[in-house]
Amino acid sequence: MSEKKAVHIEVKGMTCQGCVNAVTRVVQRKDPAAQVTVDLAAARMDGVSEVEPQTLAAAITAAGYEARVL
Ligand SMILES: [Cu+2]
Repeated sequence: MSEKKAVHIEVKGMTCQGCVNAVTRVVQRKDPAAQVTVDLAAARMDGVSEVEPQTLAAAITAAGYEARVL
């Protein structure tokens, strides 16, 4: 498999811990081995994943949030 790459994504539209969990689940569905931290207050997600950041951002957007690769 490909190597893990750093992921930095701005995630707008999260309002509670449920949103944080939802975003985390979306990412883990794309890459079960992803190691990411979602920060509600900072509106961002940081970590490492084998999946392209752009792909993760698209999945987060599809889940109803506003994601942008940083
Ligand atoms: Cu929420």
